[in-house]
Amino acid sequence: MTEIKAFILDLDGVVTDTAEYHFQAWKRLADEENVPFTRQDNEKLRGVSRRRSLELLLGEHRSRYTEEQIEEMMARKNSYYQELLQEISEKDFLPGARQLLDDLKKHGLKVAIGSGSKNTRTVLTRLGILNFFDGISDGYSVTRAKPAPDVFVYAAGSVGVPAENCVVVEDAEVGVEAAIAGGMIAVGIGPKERIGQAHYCYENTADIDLNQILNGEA
Ligand code: B16
Ligand code: MG
Repeated sequence: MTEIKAFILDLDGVVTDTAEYHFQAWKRLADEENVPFTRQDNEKLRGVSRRRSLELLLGEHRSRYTEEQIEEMMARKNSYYQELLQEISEKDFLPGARQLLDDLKKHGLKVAIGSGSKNTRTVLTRLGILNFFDGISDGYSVTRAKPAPDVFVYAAGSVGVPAENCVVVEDAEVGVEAAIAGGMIAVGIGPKERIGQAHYCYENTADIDLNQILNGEA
């Protein structure tokens, strides 16, 4: 049985639910650009990079815009998102997330963050856990976004643990794909239609059964 030495946690959707803030920021931009955008559309952006999210949001309208305008819209959305992040505090942990962090440390495991977000450090600071992690891999650490495994490979390197001894916890389909592509054990959070490819699937962060994973009872 493979010995598990590190856990790499995705941030948005596993530790805290920033999806609603991302939605509000994208919606404000979409309204300004007269592009239709619903909560359901927002689901497709889960775990997806900022640039790819904008391309998905624009859809057939993408050809109306120059590269310069795309850059400006990415910056505009991010400024809206950062305004909303000022509201985040320790009350914004997803149920079970704070407990999970403590349990992982109690088991003597290394714990890293593997997030596509360039706002990772701001979010961790607002949650009061910036210094908790042994390693942080975020949107600045690598150039290829999920589903490429790079953000998790970087996280594994940051805690000095080989990929095969790492568990990745992810709520996005692209994130589960990235973990598997990186040769890691994937734990999916959410409905099976979304994260069903993962080695272990749980509905919510609070449902994660650490002993099941550590004992390899897939
Ligand atoms: P930013 P994760 C992802 O974070 C989000 O799920 C996704 O909605 C967002 O577009 C992406 O980060 C980039 O975030 O615009 O803040 O750089 O799930 O990988 O923790
Ligand atoms: Mg996520």
